[in-house]
Amino acid sequence: MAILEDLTTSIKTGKRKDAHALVEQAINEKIEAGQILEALIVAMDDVGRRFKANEIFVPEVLIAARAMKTAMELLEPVLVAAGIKPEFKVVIGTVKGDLHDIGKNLVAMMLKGANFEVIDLGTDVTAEQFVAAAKEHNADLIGMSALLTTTMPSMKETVDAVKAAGISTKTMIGGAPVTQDFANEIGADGYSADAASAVDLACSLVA
Ligand code: B1M
Repeated sequence: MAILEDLTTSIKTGKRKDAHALVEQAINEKIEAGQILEALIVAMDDVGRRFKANEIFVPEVLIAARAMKTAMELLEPVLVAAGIKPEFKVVIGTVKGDLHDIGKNLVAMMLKGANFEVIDLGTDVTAEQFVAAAKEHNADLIGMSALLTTTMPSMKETVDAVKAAGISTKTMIGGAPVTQDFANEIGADGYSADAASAVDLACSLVA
């Protein structure tokens, strides 16, 4: 679909206004929200690949990320609108020391679309903050995202803090460097590789 291809291009090239207009147009044309989201994910995957290959650098990545965020803010209510009253609560955040939030935001958005109430703590979230929010909101689940190998140990700190607090909140983790083996090693209740499977995992953990 031409409009979705244009949307992917607008994100890849960091054209925030174009991305906003194209998401708005796609919503008005009643294109399925999942398809719009896919066009955004494809763009950021490409940005990530080119950054890794040193074809683009941090400034280009930043403007692409900002365009992505703008598009996601517009799309979010459409995904959420389909839901009824949320049955389960999830506290989500990017772990301490880590400022990457695009993947975490995607997971949060997909969870909202799957009718979870999402309490998003943002980025750079400490173990204590995760536990305090889980207690305050009586959350069923804590979702942690990490994009840096150096911040992955903070996931273990949070899992340990949850156990020490004696609360029944389950923990799930994800992010590019995270693996199922790592989840097993730190005693997290689950791991998922992408936003779509994160929803399946969350549903199975709260069932
Ligand atoms: Co950064 N960065 N970055 N960066 N950045 C990576 C992660 C890196 C792999 C790039 C590289 O070197 N090839 C590298 C990490 C190396 C490592 O540790 N192994 C890196 C680095 C080194 C850094 C800095 C240290 C760079 C510097 O300053 N020298 C710095 C760190 C800042 C900090 O956090 N303290 C930094 C900064 C930045 C920007 C600010 C420029 C920007 C972030 C903007 C933002 O997030 N608001 C940025 C970006 C955009 C990237 C890349 C290019 C793209 C990340 C992204 O958004 N991917 C990334 C390279 C790459 O990944 N190839 C890179 C798209 C996103 C949809 O995917 O987040 O993986 P992802 O999420 C997926 C899944 O992982 C999963 O679902 C999502 C959707 O399918 N998932 C979960 C994620 N969280 C989940 C949670 C779940 C379940 C699934 O359950 C709760």
